[in-house]
Amino acid sequence: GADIIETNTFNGTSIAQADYGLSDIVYELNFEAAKLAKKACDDHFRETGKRCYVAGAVGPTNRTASLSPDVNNPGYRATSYDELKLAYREQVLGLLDGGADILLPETTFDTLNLKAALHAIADVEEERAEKLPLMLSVTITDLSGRTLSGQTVEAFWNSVRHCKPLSVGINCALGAKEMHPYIRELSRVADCFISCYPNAGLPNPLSLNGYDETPESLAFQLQLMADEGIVNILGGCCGTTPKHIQKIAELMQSTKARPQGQTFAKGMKLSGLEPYNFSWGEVSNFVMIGERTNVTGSPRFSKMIKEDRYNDALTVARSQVETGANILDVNFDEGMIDGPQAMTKFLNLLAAEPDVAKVPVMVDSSKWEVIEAGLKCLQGKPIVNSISLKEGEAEFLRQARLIQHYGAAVVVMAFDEQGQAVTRDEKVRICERAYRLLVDKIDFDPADIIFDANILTVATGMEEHDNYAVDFIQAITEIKKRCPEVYTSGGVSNLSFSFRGNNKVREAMHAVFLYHAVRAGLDMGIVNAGMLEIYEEVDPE
Ligand code: THG
Repeated sequence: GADIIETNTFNGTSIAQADYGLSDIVYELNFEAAKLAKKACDDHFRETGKRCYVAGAVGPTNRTASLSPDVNNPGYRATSYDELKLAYREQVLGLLDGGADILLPETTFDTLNLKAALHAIADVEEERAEKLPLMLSVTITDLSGRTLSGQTVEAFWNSVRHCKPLSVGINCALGAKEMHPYIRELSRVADCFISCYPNAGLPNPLSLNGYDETPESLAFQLQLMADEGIVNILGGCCGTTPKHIQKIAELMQSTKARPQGQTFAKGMKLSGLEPYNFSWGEVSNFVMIGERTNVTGSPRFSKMIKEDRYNDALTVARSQVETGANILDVNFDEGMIDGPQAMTKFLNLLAAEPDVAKVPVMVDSSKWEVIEAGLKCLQGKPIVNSISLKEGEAEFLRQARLIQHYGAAVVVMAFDEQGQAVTRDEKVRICERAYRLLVDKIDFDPADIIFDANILTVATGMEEHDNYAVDFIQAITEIKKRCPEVYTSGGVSNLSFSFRGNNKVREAMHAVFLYHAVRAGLDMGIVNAGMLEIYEEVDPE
């Protein structure tokens, strides 16, 4: 009674097959598996007239990209994004060439592994100029409701929704009953079909099939989900037999699928270990991006990195989050520092700190290779800071397309081939041009765009700098009028560089500036979290 059958290619990657010395036949394994499954479907169609589709099972490999297998070395990784991406690519090519109708990256225990798989798939889609139907399936390994790599279900969805899958769901680990609340959670947040194919309960060496759930008891549990209207695709994983599938198919004959056409809240949906969502247009809280984990903005942090004191550097990150940062800006742009290496090391160590890793990261660098190094370490949905039209349209769009494939949001600076936008009109003109390019040319989700119209330093003693803050504030309102659904941000501390060393005055300037900028539509800012004064409480003198 199945409508979809899976290829028997779980762990058919060069990484997992290395344990058996079979890495060199991985393409063939996947090709033949898909061919066999396709033949079974074709035979079935000839015999019964009923169509059945082949889902090519991908991954997850036996290594984690965002966890260390060595408790004494939390920054260590047994594999990397690039290595995984290459391995998934080989598997995907074998499955597609063998005739798979759908790709099913399943049993995801580490979202970064899945993101590498999705990137590999996106590359193949681009090469073949076709969109492949994707089914994603995550596994929740314990009753905390989190993945092995520590994400909640909604954070996971935010990390992977950029691939616009046919379905997302949960498989393997727990039985149907334990999965029910997490399926409900996915159904609440995901705007695609929802799937669930659990094990036949927990493994039990004393039971006949090695698992406890009978066809009847498993189908009954799944019926409860179906009756609630939260699932579209059901099935069985470890320990289920043809009898289990038959029973499920039988019960589902008379059950309605989860309804389509529900509306989901629009807006930016980021994640670390936890989701961070915010809507557009409504007055919401100003989003604070912690500025102190930045070697150009903090001599103290810079010294820690140069002296290899990463534990102290992590303390800076923790205190930013504790004092209210919703997102962390991380920057290693300094002549004496190896940027890609420092970014990788810091983010890998950060991943092992749940109270910091819960928030999304903003990867800040003027060097593309540092940004890419950062994106390869993050299982959540991060923000790239930044890209611009500085080097022309082609390079701008090339980077933006990669950002889509990495599944990140982006800060776009008001820069073009001529340089930095200073006046209100220039800021608006450049942002609108960038918006049209992103949205019209490469279908970039406007909810993933943050415009930074350059907060420049005032009170420098030069008259032509006097209107900088007003220009920025007025540009914000106009940019949001002309570019629907985008967000705006800025580096707030830039404003007061003229008063370096005089924090009292600087904080007062920031408070006044933000009072007006937020009312004009500024959504977020890179700030020294914990040092923001309230406008009404600024000493007038
Ligand atoms: N836009 C975007 N990204 C940015 C900026 C921006 N990233 C960097 C910067 N500007 C925002 N970050 C900072 C960080 C620190 C300071 C200013 C901006 C700062 N630091 C103190 C100083 O230099 O006086 C440090 C004092 C100390 O630690 O002793 O002011 O505009 N997209």
